[in-house]
Amino acid sequence: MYENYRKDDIEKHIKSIGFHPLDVMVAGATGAGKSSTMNGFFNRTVAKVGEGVDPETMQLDSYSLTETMRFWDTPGLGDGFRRDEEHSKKMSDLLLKTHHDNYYFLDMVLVIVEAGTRDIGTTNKLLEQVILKNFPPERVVIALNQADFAMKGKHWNPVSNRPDEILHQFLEERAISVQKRILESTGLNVCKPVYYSAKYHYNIDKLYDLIIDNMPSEPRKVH
Ligand SMILES: Nc1nc2c(ncn2[C@@H]2O[C@H](COP(=O)(O)OP(=O)(O)O)[C@@H](O)[C@H]2O)c(=O)[nH]1
Ligand SMILES: [Mg+2]
Repeated sequence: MYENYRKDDIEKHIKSIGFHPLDVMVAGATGAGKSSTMNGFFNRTVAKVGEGVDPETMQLDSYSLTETMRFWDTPGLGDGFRRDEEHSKKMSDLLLKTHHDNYYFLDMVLVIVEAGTRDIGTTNKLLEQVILKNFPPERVVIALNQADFAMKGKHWNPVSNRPDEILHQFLEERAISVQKRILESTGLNVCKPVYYSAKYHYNIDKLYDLIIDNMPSEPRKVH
């Protein structure tokens, strides 16, 4: 599906980075839809989706979408103190992993936030305590998943598979408010989050655009 999507744009960046694939870590609170997003990119089930409270994603699994793009699914935060500690450690290790001590392994981080929640405390904690401690802020992008369910399922048009005008307006405002609140509490100045639905494959292309448009053009050198 994404085999040839914006291939030239991607290759231009890959050339200036100097090696491939581009490694993107997918992070976020448990239940935000990281694994579902992975499946959305691939248009089939590659990552285990957790139903219920017990998170399925305990490991860090990687999935190569194309020769030039690889995603890393991670366990979320928000599962209690002990588990959060364990998951933070795993994510920090990945953020600091290097190729022969010369270059860091990860190139970008995509943080997924549930569009329907006002509580971005777990996201802020993840940013402050894990990501921004170990990773350059300009390589972080934010996206809002579950756009279909942002108003508890209301105003989602199942026929056109899109939000109606009311939900659309709501999502626009939510995106700006999440962007603003992340800036206020973590100092991270991200571009406006994209909203999408992994479940209904809505705006997955926009999400991919967000990644491509924010691809770094330099490798992450170890100093
Ligand atoms: N309505 C709706 N539910 C979703 C969406 N994405 C994920 N979910 C559901 O949210 C739950 C958690 O998803 P999962 O991908 O396992 O989240 P993770 O813990 O971040 O990996 C599952 O029950 C999914 O079916 C979405 O776009 N819309
Ligand atoms: Mg998961």
